[in-house]
Amino acid sequence: MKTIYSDDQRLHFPKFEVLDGELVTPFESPQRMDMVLSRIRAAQLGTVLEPEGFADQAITAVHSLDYVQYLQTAWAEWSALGRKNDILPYVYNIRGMRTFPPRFIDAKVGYYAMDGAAQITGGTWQAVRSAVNVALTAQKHVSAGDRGAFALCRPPGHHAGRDYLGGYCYLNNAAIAAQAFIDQGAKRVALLDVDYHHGNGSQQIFYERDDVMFCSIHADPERDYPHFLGYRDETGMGKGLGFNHNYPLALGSGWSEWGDALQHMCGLTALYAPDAIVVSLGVDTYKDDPISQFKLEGEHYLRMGEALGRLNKPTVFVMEGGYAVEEIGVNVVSVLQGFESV
Ligand code: FKS
Ligand code: ZN
Repeated sequence: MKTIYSDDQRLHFPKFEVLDGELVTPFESPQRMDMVLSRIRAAQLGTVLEPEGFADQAITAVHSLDYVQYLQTAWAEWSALGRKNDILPYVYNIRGMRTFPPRFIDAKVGYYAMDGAAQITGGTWQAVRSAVNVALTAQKHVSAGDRGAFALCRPPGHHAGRDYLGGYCYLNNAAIAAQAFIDQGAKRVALLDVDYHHGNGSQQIFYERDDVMFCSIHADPERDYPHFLGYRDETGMGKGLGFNHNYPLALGSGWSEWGDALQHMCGLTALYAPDAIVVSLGVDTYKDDPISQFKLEGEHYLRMGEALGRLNKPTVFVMEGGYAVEEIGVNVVSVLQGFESV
């Protein structure tokens, strides 16, 4: 299986993140990609390719134009004021406030943010834009006939909604790849999110649509991030009713709970009979992940890959989270090898 990867994705590296009120070194780091890449090479999974370029149209098919322009110009507007530190909101656009898109940078920073875990730095736009190219290149190989492809994207994307960033995410790489299949003629696409955290951005983007079914297995949002979306009763709206499926699991869940949810999700996916599948592949479900509380073990990633492979559909894997840097590469490779083995 081909892996798509770009060094430009390193240009994003915020100085800190806030964890339990404390400034800590960001968990979402360029080093994560090194660990995954080195395992892909060691396992000889396949060639590692640079992304091709794609037009912005693929992005604005799922994100609002004003939001994309904000991401593109935020650093210039911020640094024009003499500011040198990473961009972080100091006000949010909360319930009942004016909702027109603001013009001044400080207002925009709050308006387009869901939380304070996605700083914008001088290199963020270039990294984010190249991650989209990585996802779209993988999508292109799959639509050209490859059974599977791996988009080693960074920063991740599944928390990014139509017009907001959050949780390390800026542009929704997986949603953009899913939409690309639709724009190329696919009738139905399944977006399967196996990251530990609920893919709130992906859910929001496709909530009222029946041509992209979104399913997510994740930590109960009552107890873990993103808290305000990802409950079981969120089943879609309008035309999309019945095409959104959440599997919130208790903190501490292991393979017996997780594997059951996966089996159910795969059953629904088979019934949906999609033309293509996009997997939001987070491996922060691992027992030693430093910010997560599931208990999957090494062998379970192979099982996960086999179950996804048995769906037997053209599949794009898009990297999301995973912070146990020593093991994320091994676990990602296991999923991809499991997929290829069936
Ligand atoms: C809880 C702090 C929560 C934000 C966690 C973000 C998780 C990101 C991710 C992604 F795939 F997007 F990278 N911090 N005390 O793993 O879902
Ligand atoms: Zn996650």
